[in-house]
Amino acid sequence: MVGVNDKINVGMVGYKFMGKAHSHAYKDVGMFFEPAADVVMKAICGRDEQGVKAAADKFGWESYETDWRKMVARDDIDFVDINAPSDAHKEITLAAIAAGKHVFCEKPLALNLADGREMLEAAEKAGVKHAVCFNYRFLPAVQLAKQIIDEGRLGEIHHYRATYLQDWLVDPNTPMAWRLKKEVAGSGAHGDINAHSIDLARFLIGEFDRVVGHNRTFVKERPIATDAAGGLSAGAGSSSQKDQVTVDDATGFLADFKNGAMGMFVASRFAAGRKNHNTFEIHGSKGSLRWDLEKLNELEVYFREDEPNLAGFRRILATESTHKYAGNWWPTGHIIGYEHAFVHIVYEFVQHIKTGSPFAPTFYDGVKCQEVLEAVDLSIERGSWVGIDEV
Ligand code: SOE
Repeated sequence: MVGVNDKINVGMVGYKFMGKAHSHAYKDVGMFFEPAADVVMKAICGRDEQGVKAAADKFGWESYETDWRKMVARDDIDFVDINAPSDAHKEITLAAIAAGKHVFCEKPLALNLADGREMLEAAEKAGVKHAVCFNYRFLPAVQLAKQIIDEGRLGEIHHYRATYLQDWLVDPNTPMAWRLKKEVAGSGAHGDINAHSIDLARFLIGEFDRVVGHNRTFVKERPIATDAAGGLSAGAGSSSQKDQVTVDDATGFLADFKNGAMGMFVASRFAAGRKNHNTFEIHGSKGSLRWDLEKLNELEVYFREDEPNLAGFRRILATESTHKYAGNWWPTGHIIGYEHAFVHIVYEFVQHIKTGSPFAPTFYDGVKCQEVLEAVDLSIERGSWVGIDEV
């Protein structure tokens, strides 16, 4: 890139869905933003050499590794991006920190709260920069929602309601996948997608005080996938053998926030017809707002101060140059997509590493999210409310 004489070398573990989304972000960030350093896609890592070599070639990585330990130790890597399943996050993170690398970790931060706290402590002790990829914070409409709330335009917040609904598991013949094993994923819909809703709620209205939840595993055993892609690939072949599902298919919970607001959350992979229905709706004393990932450029707002005969929810298209990040892409009205949030979080993390600019969500936010996740699980065990300060 013209004018940039500094470089930052990325080493990434994982090359499938998140590996592709993050690779796109590293390729595009220098084209649409002015990062303080030229982002170099130095190495991509995966256990299957044929798969990771193909990804390196297709995505534009300079090299590939099949052993993350070797990649993490390389002198030509400045930060490690972890897209491996949740059970590998802690080991790779601790090794990267020990090698003096900054760490960018996919969500949820860890398999459990104890591991997350260990990761945060190690990162802070080593003085490396750290991030959790809660990507949805970095969309212009979500940034606008935060601006509206922070400016007091909704007044006192009374209600926060969030859904994160998918339906990729509603077919009982969908084969087993790593996300369905507790020892690999930590939990099911709860840690995978309630995690996003919890982070967005913390980002937008503040800290949780107490929670009470319930959950279901609707399909308790699934056929074992017969192709390398595993159960996530559409039409994956499957054998007659079955394996046990050991996580939740859906988790819902009520929450009290420290600011007095009431919260309602549900995450499910059995919401037939809902493909990636990440939504929040917030009601305050002066107005309300609503956002839906499936219409991610739009924010619906309602302000009680509007003239009664003109009052009503109206749609803001967050594509003006005044909307954070939107101006870096296209003229107003030329909308952006899911992949752009990853470009934005990568840009902010590179600036954080290179200039010391403020950044969130860090491992601290990852731990705060794990606290809520774990408090909900404890409430399900007890059948009663659990304070966040109890976990
Ligand atoms: C699967 O549920 C998944 O890929 C999540 O892991 C992501 O975080 C979410 O953005 C899309 O759905």
